[in-house]
Amino acid sequence: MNISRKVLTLDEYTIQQVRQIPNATGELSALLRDIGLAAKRVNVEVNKAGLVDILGDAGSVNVQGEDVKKLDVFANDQFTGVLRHGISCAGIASEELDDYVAFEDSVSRNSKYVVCFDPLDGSGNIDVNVSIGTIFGVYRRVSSKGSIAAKEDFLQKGTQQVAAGYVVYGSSTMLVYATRRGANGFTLDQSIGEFTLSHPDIKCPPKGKIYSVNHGNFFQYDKKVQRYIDICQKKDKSNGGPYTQRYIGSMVADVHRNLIKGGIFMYPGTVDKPKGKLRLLYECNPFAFIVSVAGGKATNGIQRILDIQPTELHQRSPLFIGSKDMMEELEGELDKKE
Ligand code: AHM
Ligand code: MG
Repeated sequence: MNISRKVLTLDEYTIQQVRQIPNATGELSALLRDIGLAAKRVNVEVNKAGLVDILGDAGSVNVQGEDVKKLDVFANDQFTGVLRHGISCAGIASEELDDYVAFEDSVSRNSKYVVCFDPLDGSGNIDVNVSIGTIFGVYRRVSSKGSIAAKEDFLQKGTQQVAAGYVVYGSSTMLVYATRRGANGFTLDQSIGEFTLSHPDIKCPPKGKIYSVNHGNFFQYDKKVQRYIDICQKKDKSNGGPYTQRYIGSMVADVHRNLIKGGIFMYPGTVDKPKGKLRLLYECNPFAFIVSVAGGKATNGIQRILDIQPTELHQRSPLFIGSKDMMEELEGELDKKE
């Protein structure tokens, strides 16, 4: 395909990728297109979030007589809807839903993939106009085609992801996705309503100067984690510093910034919540895949996130993720005896 324009849309890019892989069916590119469509719909609603008092509060009926849904419920419905009606997805597991959903129609039964997603991460930030996001991981199903998706399709290790991505609804809206071939970022061009390739072949800088952690929990963290945070604070020019602390409280925005600029993001376990807050399937695994493809690392403090065998859909995991050298410095501290 010879496209003379400089900028490729998400659809053009994914189709171009399919054409380079012999025997590819295009199912993955169709799935990414479906996710892009849902993201655009969610983006429209996120941009209107400040108008909620005018248009009607969630749970009420708006001036057009329509039910106003909470934004995270809306986002969940959009992503579930496009995947249900597409040709590539046999079922979904969502942070919003207690159980996974297997699509029962005959096209879905014969589809190759299942998707785990967090439809609207950081939704506590909506009211105050701070970036929020969607996170997704795509797995090839292990149950046989023709049957409906099964729980084992969703409880796969993160290494089994064929693609993972996120959408950040921010000062501009971006969709970043990775396959084993690389990570690429697409910015929504509002004038044509298309995601366009803006960040080709993203590489996470091996060194960075940003560390991101909830300092309010400092005294709840393990002593070794406290020691690493101390090290971050004491960096000066002689040892690669000074470091800057940046913590938005929206993981998508925090990890996105660190992926582009270099940095480390941590959500450690605490005394009260030893497994931390973040969910393995919907938050940790997709980001671990993307950051690893881009040259960074992700662990739970003991093992690679991508090697953890999930046992429950909603299980949580501590997360340390980011630039390779910073992660190795952290691992050096965590490996030391008390
Ligand atoms: P959510 O899935 O309920 O939105 O929570 C996840 C969010 C992440 O985006 C963010 O990194 C984290 O919660 C912030 O938590 P805290 O306020 O405890 O630091
Ligand atoms: Mg979340």
